[in-house]
Amino acid sequence: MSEKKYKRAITYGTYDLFHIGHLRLLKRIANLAEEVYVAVSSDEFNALKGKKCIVPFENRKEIVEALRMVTKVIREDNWEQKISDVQKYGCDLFVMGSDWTGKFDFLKDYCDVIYLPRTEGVSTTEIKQDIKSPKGSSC
Ligand code: C2G
Repeated sequence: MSEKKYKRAITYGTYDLFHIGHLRLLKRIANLAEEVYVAVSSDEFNALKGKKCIVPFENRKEIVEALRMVTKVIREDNWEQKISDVQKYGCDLFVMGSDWTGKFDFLKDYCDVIYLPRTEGVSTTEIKQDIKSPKGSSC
């Protein structure tokens, strides 16, 4: 059994309309760490982020929890909880997609910080737009 570099990674996100970009990120995190903790944004926090979710928090949480590479899902209620989460759960790695590059470097005092390239061509916003104004034939 190959030893993974990290024991416990944590990542944060809305995970609305779960898609291949979300899955590929979590898979890559699971290749780096024995355990993967995911902080899923609550509906209230998404309102603060200026995001209106299609899928309510409880369902988004249940979907992410069902993934075999995910160890635990916690709530993300604010921008300020990351340091205490990393300490509380004993995480040695923090990972986000590259659209967040540099934004969470303050966590380098507490754990390693890695930004992984986003999966191009897919986003929750694009999915919503495609549903609103479909291009070409639907499947
Ligand atoms: N992501 C990705 N590729 C995509 C879309 C998203 O790798 N095509 C990654 C993002 O970089 C993020 C994660 O998937 O790391 C979740 O993305 P979102 O659900 O859009 O989360 P976001 O709104 O960026 O919230 O405190 C941090 C925030 O909660 C992040």
